[in-house]
Amino acid sequence: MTAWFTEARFGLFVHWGLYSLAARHEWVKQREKLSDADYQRYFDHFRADRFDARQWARDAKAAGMKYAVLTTKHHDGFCLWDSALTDYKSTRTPFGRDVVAEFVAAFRAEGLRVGFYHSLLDWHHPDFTIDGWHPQWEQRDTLDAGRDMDRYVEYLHGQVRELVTAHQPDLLWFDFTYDDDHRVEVGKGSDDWRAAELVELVRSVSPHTLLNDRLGLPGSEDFATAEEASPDDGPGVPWEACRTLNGSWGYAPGFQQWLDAGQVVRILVDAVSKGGNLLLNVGPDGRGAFEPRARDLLAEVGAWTTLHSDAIHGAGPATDITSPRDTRLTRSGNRLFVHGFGWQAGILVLPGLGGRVRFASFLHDGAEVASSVVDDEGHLPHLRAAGPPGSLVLHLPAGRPD
Ligand code: FUL
Repeated sequence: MTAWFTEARFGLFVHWGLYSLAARHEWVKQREKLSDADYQRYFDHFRADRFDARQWARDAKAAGMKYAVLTTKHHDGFCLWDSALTDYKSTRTPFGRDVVAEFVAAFRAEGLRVGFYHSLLDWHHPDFTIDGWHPQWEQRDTLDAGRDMDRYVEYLHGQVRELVTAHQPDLLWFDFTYDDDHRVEVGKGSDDWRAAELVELVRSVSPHTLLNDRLGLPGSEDFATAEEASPDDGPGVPWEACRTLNGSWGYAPGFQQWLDAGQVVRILVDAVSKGGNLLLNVGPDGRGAFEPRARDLLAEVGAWTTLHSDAIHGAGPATDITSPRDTRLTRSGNRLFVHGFGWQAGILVLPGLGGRVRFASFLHDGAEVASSVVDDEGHLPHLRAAGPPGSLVLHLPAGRPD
């Protein structure tokens, strides 16, 4: 069931919602303790006149991405589809359209798989009892009077049912169940969501939909998530690292330093070399467009993935081979891909590979790379002390290829 996921390796995360108009992080409502009334102005002015899901999909595809995950509802509770269970949705804003439906159609038309991020938290729903990280947490004793978490859970399940029934997504990305440490003081666990029942519901309506690991129900996940990091040894299940471009998931142009395309490629290669995926985030702006530098970055990454697709898509770790310093290895069938993060002109030594490699070349242009094997005394013909006997030695050109 997860075969497509581990072959895809590279996906697009899209965080888009009312917070994109605030343009200062998707947690703005909580961080600045905004009331529903304060936050309402983003709803009233949600016009999204530059929204075009087909453009998003073309940009993702050109970057070499094979799937995309959209925030159907983030923690603020605003829904990007025409849910029958609330009026707090894109179809009731001046924009008036069903973003989820357009997203699904556009990405599938480009041949990409689609996933839905769905927040378990809901800072807008009148029955969501107030725990940690809620904007009005300090007033929880008064505000919680009359709130009914069971009613909220019915709503949550009902909305998930709507989404999976309408679109049969390829994956669901729930977010999030507080961990045990946090539960000591505040927090919601899998019981609060009736997570087991939710899993049943998804499995019965859409059996092929993959589930992430944030329902707090060990064993229910098809893949694990790592946020803003890649585990050194990937966990035993398929995993995915998700990353922001500048520290904010929602559009926030001035937030932090941006990654450049080279860094993104290294993060992607690093994940694949450890058996994981990269889900790279873009936060469309308040008008619904990807900002120019995000588009440029995707295009630049795409120039790399186009030439190096074999080393990423359908590739995985080369577990039995030792990686030289500053190098990552990926493998696909009998092809080994050596990604040199540093570039020391001269030689690259691959222990244990002497006699096992029939042909070595650069991937981007097919140019042969000369190689030789270290002999039993640890010598190469014409070169001294190259490495352990039996190592394969690649002779690199002085100039680093593009
Ligand atoms: C976190 C959320 O709280 C962030 O806002 C973001 O959506 C990230 C992917 O997951 O848990």
